[in-house]
Amino acid sequence: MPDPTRALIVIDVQTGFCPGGNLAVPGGDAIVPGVNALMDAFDHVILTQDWHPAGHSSFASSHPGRAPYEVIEMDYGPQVLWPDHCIQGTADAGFHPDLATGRARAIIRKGMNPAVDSYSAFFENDHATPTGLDGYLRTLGVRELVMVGLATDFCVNFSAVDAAKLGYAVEVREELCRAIDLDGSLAAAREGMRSTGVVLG
Ligand code: VGL
Ligand code: ZN
Repeated sequence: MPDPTRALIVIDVQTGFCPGGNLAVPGGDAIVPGVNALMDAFDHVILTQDWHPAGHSSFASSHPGRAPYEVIEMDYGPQVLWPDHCIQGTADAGFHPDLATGRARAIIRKGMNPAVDSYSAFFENDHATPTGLDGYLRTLGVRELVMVGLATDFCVNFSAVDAAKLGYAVEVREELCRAIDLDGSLAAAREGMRSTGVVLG
């Protein structure tokens, strides 16, 4: 019997983050069979979905003269500018077609506020506006989280660090994650996760 105090959080396993997508993470699609298999060990499976309106402020195309992967200063801190990706209702925003989405109890959509990006499953990048996932998990009595998905150094990292700060026991299964790795962002993310008590498994 799966332990009801544990949940699997599957971060952004979407077409847009897999090879051929608008913000492709190298090898992003390779994790899908392992993620599906891991779902069987959990009662609670939650998916997150990057779900941006067209013209989102995290897109380089929304900032004249800026190119993807440049970093700009927003009201809420530094923001990497991305290629247009995961626009609501497009194929790019859909889950990888082989992901076992039928196993999910809940899907948390994020990045919908045009003015604020949202890497974390728990808070927007202002680190203040909640997605509601914490309340959902607490209501269910979930205390331990296993996280997998895309990308290790952005949405998985931010989700894992926020969860650890909220008091969850968090394990990131790195073999079921893939990274973007911009300018050492993977090493920094691993260090940041470890230092907040996230277990890298
Ligand atoms: C992500 C960059 C922009 C992610 C989402 O899922 O890691 N990265 N939006
Ligand atoms: Zn995004």
